[in-house]
Amino acid sequence: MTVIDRTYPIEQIRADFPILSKSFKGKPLVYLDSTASAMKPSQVINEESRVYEEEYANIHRGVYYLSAKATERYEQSRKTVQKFLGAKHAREIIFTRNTTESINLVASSYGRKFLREGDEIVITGLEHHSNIVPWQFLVEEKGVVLKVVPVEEDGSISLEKYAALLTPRTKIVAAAHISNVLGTILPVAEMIRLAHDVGAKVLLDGAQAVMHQAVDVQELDIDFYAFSGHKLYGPTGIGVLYGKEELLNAMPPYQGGGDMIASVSFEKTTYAPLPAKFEAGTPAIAQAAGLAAAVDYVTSIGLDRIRAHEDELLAYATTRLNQLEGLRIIGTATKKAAVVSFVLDYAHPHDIAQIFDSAGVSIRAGHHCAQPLMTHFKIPATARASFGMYNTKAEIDALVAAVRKVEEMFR
Ligand code: C6P
Repeated sequence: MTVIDRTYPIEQIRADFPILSKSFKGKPLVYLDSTASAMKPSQVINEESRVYEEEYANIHRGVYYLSAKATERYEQSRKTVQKFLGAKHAREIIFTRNTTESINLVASSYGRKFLREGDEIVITGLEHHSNIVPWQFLVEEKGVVLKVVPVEEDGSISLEKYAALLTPRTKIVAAAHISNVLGTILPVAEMIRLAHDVGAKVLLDGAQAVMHQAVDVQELDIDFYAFSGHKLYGPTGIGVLYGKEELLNAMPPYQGGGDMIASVSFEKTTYAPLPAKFEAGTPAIAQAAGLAAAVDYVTSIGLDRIRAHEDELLAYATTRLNQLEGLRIIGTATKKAAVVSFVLDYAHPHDIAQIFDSAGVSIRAGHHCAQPLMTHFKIPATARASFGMYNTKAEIDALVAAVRKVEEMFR
């Protein structure tokens, strides 16, 4: 049973996010699309501005004061992320553009070096395209075999069916930690253990997990973990790849350019040690500071409290939506994060989203970059409401009222 945290500082949190108090087209904002991208608190916005105003220069290049200060802040941000994920070393934290780039980095670098024809990659049927397509490149280029764990009717993943796909030829398992469409929390600890039993490496797509629950990469014994700053209340343009040091050391660079080299000549180039080896070119300097501010912000509230708040919202939304005739929730696994996908038997999801918008309620409608999952459920799209640390029950009431409005118009 969920214990309701009456001291959760919801008013303070909402006040920290300037956009939440704004009105658009004459309606107060009801933002229920944090799964696509979360809003930013002043702490993040101010930290990014502060870097530009007070200590901005290119990093790792200049010996002058500002460059040294900017470098120091950038590397301190890496340490903040290291601590957040429970990684052993800061050099195991690679800054990328987003989850998509983090996964592509592993598929491209690890996959090209270590995978051979006939090797197998196991993914699940609920993956985002970002955790499907990079592995399909390896199918085309190297003749590896992609195996897919089927999704159960409630949106969960069966450990038995997963285990049955693992063989000594399985080299990589790549799975979402939490589904962006269904909210399903996958049994990742068991999945990792079973994969390691056959000698496979595991990448978790944590794009939808790090903002909902604490993640400890050492406790999970995960090989690679990917997430995006913008879904964790941080800036766009910055993401993270965690990788075990020995794996990252064994992998070739992903991109060539500035900052990732030790020495360059026309005959031979040698590479910088971790993490620079994987950070070619000028990185997202102010965004890294913004990401660290986002991590500090969520940890100051406490991920356990955020999760309890979101669980309460999820339970409330599920109960209220289930009372509506003609509405079906897609994804009813017992272990779920605060994402509710639904269909109405009298209106298309795009019409739903449009009418919601006219009521000031922002949700996403579509395939959510998970087309195989839509095919599995035999639906073209869903309407999806997702809840973040700043959402309230009153906003769920607004969601339900918006469904009633669609009902009036379409039924
Ligand atoms: N999902 C959604 O509305 P990027 O774009 O690289 O920051 O994140 C990609 C990504 C990867 N994996 C999962 C599980 C995701 O949910 C996403 C992004 C958004 O559901 C945008 S499509």
